Amino acid sequence: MKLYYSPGASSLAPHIIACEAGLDIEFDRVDLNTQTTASGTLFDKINPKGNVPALALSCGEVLTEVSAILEYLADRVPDHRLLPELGSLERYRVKEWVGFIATELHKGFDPLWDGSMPDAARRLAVQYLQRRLSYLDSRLEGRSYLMGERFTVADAYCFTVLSWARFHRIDLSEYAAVQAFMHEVSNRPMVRRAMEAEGLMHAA
Ligand SMILES: N[C@@H](CCC(=O)N[C@@H](CS)C(=O)NCC(=O)O)C(=O)O
Repeated sequence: MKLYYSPGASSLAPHIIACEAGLDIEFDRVDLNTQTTASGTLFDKINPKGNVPALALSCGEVLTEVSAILEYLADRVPDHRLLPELGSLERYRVKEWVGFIATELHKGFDPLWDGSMPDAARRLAVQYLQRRLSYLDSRLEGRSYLMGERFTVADAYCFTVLSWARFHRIDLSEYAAVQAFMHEVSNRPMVRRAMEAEGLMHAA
């Protein structure tokens, strides 16, 4: 398997899960501006959507979308319980979180990457995220991870997306439980390994 990634992008979530799962996979860095990879491949031949992550499977298929890739990787090693058992209510709870992170948080950040965004529009985008952060904070209170004390794919994704807050000068300090969560996840050895591999430790 080969994971196409860009440092610190949403592809960090599957990178973390690959490390947590102990999977032996290759990595190819994508330059999203030129749409080329470090190995010299044109990325739109890999993923015509042009975004990371993409996971090339040994059967020749390419899987895209963070949610699908996370589930695929976690299911390679069910013993690691990065996802609860298939069919259990807990599994749907993790998927509920992944859906929230993908559509409310991940895509909530999207407008902020546009440097030409007028201040008023930026403020609206930040307010949108702040409402979701308050909700997240209330749900994380008294627990280490989204599902309680067990780390799952949802935590890897949530951590990845919230690490963009600093870049956009969104202050997480008013969300004590979110801050504690970020601290907890950032100290996991496999999270540090993935971040180091992407050259992100200086920013951690
Ligand atoms: N729906 C996609 C969104 C992935 C996404 O937004 N990727 C961003 C990086 S975090 C990207 O590659 N942006 C560059 C682009 O779309 O041109 C998924 O869940 O995988």
